[in-house]
Amino acid sequence: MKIDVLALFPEILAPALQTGILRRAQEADKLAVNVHNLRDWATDKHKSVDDYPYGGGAGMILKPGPIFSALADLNPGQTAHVIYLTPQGTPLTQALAESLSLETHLILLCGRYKGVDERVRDRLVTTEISIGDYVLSGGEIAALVLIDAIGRVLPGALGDYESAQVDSFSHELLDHPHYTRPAEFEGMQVPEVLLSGHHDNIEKWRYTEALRRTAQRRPALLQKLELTAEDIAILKAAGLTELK
Ligand code: JDH
Repeated sequence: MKIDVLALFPEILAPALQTGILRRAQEADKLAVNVHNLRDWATDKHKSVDDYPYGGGAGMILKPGPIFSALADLNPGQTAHVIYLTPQGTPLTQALAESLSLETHLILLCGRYKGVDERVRDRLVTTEISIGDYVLSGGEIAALVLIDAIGRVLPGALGDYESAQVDSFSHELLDHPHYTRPAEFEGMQVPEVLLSGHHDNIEKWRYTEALRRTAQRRPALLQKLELTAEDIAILKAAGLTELK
């Protein structure tokens, strides 16, 4: 997978791209990320990329010229998937990240100020994505979130992920609690079952806790799942019968 990022503040992305799973995915040639400065396609002596909005009002708009020139260079055959990060986009989900991880070339367009001229969206953008219902200062951090979500599910990028997906449905639930040593810390005990070495009981406990957490914190998430008769029995036994 190749990802080109077009941004006014490319330096925001560099450290995160050089860390952890994203670094390893690139070292293993599963992923190539190139971050480009939109200003490199400015044509005037001040390298300007923004201008005042027609119709008036506060804030600046990214001009179409530099973005069209950049996309002509980055996407000459027009085969790439061009994504504009915007609060108006399709909400990012795990399913969307997984589906995008199957593409070969993504171009992520990062806006600033009040966003880009509408003609960029009309002519160049394939997909608009939002990372959530809150307001960021620009698209760079949203692009980073999207790259992180895609990078960790790339085929072969994270050995654990694929096997965990095959193993169980628990990835659709919130995580169960985790503990490490010591077994007692400031008077707080690790649950006995986790120290027992009884792996069937441990699996059952973890699954019950995952169901319990999801029911308590994200009831709508639980409603979407197809619970088995056993799941419902577990929820009832845990005193969460009113939720299903
Ligand atoms: C790209 C510029 C800043 C701030 C207007 C919007 C009231 C418009 N999930 C996400 N949140 N924010 C972004 C994002 C923000 C961006 C750009 C992505 C480019 N900005 C900006 C405020 C407005 N505002 C909210 N309305 C309720 C009007 C842009 C993002 C993503 N992805």
